[in-house]
Amino acid sequence: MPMQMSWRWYGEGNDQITLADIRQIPGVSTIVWALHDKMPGEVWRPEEIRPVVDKILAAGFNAQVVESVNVHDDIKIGLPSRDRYIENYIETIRNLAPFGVKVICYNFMPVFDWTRTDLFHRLPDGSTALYYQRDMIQSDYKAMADYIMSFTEKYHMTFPGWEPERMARLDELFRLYAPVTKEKLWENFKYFLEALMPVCRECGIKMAVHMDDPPWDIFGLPRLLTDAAAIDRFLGMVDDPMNCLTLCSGSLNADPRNNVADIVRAHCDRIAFAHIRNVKHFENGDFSETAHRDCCGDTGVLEILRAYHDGGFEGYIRPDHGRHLWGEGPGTVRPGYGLYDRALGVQYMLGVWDTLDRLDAEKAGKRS
Ligand SMILES: [Mn+2]
Repeated sequence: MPMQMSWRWYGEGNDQITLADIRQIPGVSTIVWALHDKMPGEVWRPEEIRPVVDKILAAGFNAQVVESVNVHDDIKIGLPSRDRYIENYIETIRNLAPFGVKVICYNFMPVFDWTRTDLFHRLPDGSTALYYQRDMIQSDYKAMADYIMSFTEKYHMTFPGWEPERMARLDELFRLYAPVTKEKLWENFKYFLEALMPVCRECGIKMAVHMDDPPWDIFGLPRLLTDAAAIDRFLGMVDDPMNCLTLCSGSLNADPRNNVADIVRAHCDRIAFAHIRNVKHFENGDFSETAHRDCCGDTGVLEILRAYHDGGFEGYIRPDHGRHLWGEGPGTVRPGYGLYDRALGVQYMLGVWDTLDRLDAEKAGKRS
């Protein structure tokens, strides 16, 4: 199977972008979707899955990638109740399989999902983008949660991983996570995956963990998937072809020491889902998201795409976040998930990919 270009869509009534809009972006074959009103730990029922998948198929796409089925905190903490939530997760996997789902993206970050300090940071060209100001993330987790949640209320949108129900019990969550060391979190992670793998093999569904974003501990909470060594440990810990990565270039490269192309070369066959995003670093440790074009940031997008191409990548790829352009802004766009910059990103990536295909074909032609 060749690489498939994909697009994250938040669903009808929950995304300002329609399937008809996405249809006009050349080269997108796969819609990355989810049931966004589901709480972590809840079973996804076939009668809830069917209408969403039907719409995606009717618009001419496949629905092979789900992002995300979120993991309940009790599983990460390792509470006795985890077994019940793992059973629910398994039931969701079984319910997704008949609809042709091949990859489930998820993450294993305690309490907080992705973290930024500004969702609409002004860039020199007049567009806005997500931004991380390092000195703002110190000890006050409530200030950051309040900032993110204020967008939720103001614009009546929910962010995956930032469910108001969970954020309302932050103190309790921090108390529950207090005894969970990094080693304990690894153990709980292994327990979860080992329970899932037989079902994944049976259903032909790959579990593809997203990198931690940003890739370092925040507010004293441990984070696991932060660098090449952690990825090696993760893949070795449950060495199963169904245990895979969502390799997010922007998340990993928020730490400029991470060479994403090297990781692709080492593990191309275990990457089920590639998120491509470019990041620009500042000397004080802040970073800004930027356009996909290689020279617009420091992530090495060109070298990463070449590594995927050289590795014969057969998974799904998508533009990750984009900037907000041409009138997109607070209230009209999901932060990071506008139409225009992601569409530009798709075309940039396909341009590189088509050129690499052509060069390979010419080389093969010369040989024969
Ligand atoms: Mn990502």
